[in-house]
Amino acid sequence: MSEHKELYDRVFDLIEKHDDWMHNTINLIASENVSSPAVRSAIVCDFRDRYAEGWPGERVYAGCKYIDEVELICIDLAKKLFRAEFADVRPVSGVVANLMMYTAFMKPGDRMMALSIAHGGHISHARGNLGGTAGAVRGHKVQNWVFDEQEFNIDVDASAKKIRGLFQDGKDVKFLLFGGSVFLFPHPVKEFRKIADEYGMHIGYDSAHVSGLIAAGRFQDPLREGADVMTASTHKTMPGPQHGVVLSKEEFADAIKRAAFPGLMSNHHLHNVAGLAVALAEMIEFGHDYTDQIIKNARALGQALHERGWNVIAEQKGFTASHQILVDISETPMKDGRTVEEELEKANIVINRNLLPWDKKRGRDYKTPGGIRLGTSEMTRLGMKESEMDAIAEFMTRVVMKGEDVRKVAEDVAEFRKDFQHVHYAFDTDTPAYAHLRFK
Ligand code: DSN
Repeated sequence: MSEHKELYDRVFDLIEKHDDWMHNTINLIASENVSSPAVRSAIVCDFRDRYAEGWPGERVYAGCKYIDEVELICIDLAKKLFRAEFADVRPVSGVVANLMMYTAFMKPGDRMMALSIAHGGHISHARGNLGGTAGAVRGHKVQNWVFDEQEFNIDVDASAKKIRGLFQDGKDVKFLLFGGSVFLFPHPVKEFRKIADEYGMHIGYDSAHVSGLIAAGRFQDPLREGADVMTASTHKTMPGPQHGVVLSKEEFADAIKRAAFPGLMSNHHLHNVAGLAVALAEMIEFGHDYTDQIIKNARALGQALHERGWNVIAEQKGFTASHQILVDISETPMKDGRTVEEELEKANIVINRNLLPWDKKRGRDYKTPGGIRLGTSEMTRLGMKESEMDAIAEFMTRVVMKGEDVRKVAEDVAEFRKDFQHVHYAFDTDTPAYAHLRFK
């Protein structure tokens, strides 16, 4: 057999191994989810091999009559689900959605406010010296929101004072960006609408993590609270394919459309537009029950870990109002997030290590941070409820607090997962989750 054929076969072998592992694993990565069989079926369609530059009905390519119809359905469903005047479903990811937002609302070099990474901001909001998309790609000068570490949220008064101070120093701010990757409580959007109007600033909201919760009316409603534009990736609490969306008032539609094409994308991954349309329809139908349970599960997981001696952030506020909880693990026997991440993975529990607001002061960085971030979207999608969160907290405690043999815990986790092999909150709940569609 040729060396290349061996590698070719090896790829399929690894895909199979990964799929098998997913069947046996507790995935608590807050930025992930498992898509429904219908979404998976849509994203392997022939659209994957086609081009459709531009807006449906005004394409630069021929051969798009069915693709256009699907994209128009997707746009209508997105507008309905998010109660938005305008939706652009072309961004191929959350970062590209943010780039579209920056391009439509700011000139390169303009100043903006965003959450720092240590406080939960995403790398696409970050400064140039960190290689962040806003700073390094667009040249934006990024000022950070003042953060209240007790409340685990933006400090409204101190941040408003900071913005006024910047204007007094001749440093105009053009854009206020809310949202982030660690996102426990709703951000104070409405509190900043007045100051935005006073200084002629626009307000943006990156809902990547919480878009499913927002869609179902379970977190906050940025477009009604004063945001001009909201971006999202479509595969976190919104259980769609890996893609993005930009939502806004109608008055910003032309600028956003031009940012997508010809600005940032030639093609926009048409198979994922089809998958997104299916996921949006499923969310309109099942999103309320699904997101209710996601949040209940996140709180239950926080409580179950807290009762077992873990330092879960924001206990005084019920741990979270979203799908995530954040845990300070610096006092556990393992001491740093990287070790916890690695040991839990050996026990079939997949989580993220995460920087905490106070890590820098303690001499820590993102490689060995003092925290872990846990999300409940994927396990909720498989039908888990509060009692399963208690079981998960116990598995984690056996590994991290009691130092039990990870191989034994891994076996117990795989046994526990046997009862949760189908996607819930979807039209088709018969096809197993993680089943691989095979053509060879
Ligand atoms: N890195 C992911 C997150 O956790 O937000 C997605 O970009």
